[in-house]
Amino acid sequence: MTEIKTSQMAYDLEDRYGAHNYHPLPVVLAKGQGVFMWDVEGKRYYDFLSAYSAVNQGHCHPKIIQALINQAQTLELTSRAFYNNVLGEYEKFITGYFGYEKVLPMNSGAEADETALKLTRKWAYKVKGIPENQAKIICCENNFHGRTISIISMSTDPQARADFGPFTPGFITIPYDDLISLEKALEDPNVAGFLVEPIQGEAGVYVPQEGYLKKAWEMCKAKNVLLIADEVQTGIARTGKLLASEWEEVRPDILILGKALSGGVYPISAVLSDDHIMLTIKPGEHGSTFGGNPIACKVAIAALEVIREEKLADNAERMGNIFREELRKIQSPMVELVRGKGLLNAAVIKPMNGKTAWDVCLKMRDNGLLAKPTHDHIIRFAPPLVINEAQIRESVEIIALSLKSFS
Ligand code: IF1
Repeated sequence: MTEIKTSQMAYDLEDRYGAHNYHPLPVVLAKGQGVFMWDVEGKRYYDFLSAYSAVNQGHCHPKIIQALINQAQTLELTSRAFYNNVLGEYEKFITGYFGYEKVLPMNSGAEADETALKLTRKWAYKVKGIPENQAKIICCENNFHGRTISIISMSTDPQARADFGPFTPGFITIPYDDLISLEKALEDPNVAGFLVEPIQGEAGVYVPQEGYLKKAWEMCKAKNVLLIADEVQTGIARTGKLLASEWEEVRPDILILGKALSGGVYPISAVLSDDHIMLTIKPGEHGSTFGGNPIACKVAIAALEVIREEKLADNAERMGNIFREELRKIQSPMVELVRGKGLLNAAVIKPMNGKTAWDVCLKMRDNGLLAKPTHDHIIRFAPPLVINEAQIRESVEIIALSLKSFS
């Protein structure tokens, strides 16, 4: 056995034996608790990425971990060839929790997005009456929905697409936050759905104009088109509401969840919808070996209970307001703009003297806070939602100190 005792050992092993499909910030993490992570050398960091919003409940939450242990020692996986004594309990719980009639359990966010696409197409043919193989789904520029071939077929990011063609047809791409383009696209009678992130994460935490989602939903309804909300990143209390759609009083026809559905403990995703949509998929037409397994079900129930018991949506809203207010007070010519909702935030960074967002992240790492740049010039700030006010203030001091070292 090779035991990793230093950061350098981890870099060397991953470089030698792993595919080179990531470019991580150089830090090797060995432990997590709440809002903190520790590296192999024992240095402590504030986690301001939360595994891309999967760890909303905080690292190693005791209640979620206990649910995992208990179920792992009892029954781990049956496949869906048989019933098990946990799945039904979970299905009743999660549909009640989010207010939908049915759930379809999957594992990753990408799988849940794929499921939503298939469901929309099935509904298009079985209910809406679109001619065979003609259904179209509207998607947005700068979206991020995952890495499968169909999903990257919707992408407008050259890095995500280059040399991975040929692509899946049946998508119409329109600019995000643009209702006029949506209106035009909706004129096509073969449109079945509109897939949208309530806030675009990968695009750099792009918050649309107030009223965008609500108006989009009304326009879709008028054309008998399903609104499909990808809340994999924005959902489960991250933006200060249980779902970001709630900010606009929108109830998506199809809701996609992932990431924090497990608090980062296990890969769990879900598609929620109502009978007239969900029951268009029949036995044998879709599924997954691990989807809805007993461990996942128990972990997800515990993770959702923690969100409610610890009032994490309210905390995200309050801490987010303090965070943005304090961040905007930092006197740094490198900070062009601060934006976000709840604890999903970003700062747009202007490069100075050849120093970029990447250099700022390295400096913050040295000072004990981990965040990751997106698109070279944006830094995402998304701590676990269990963070308290003193910790927010200390974090802003670390960010300020790091920025000041460049001026
Ligand atoms: C990576 C971004 C975040 C997502 C939305 C579906 C998925 C994601 C809205 C797919 C995944 C991730 C994956 C992660 C980086 C990351 C990300 F920067 F790429 F955009 F969070 F901001 N829908 N987002 O954000 O979920 O299949 O990964 O479970 O390393 O690629 P998945």
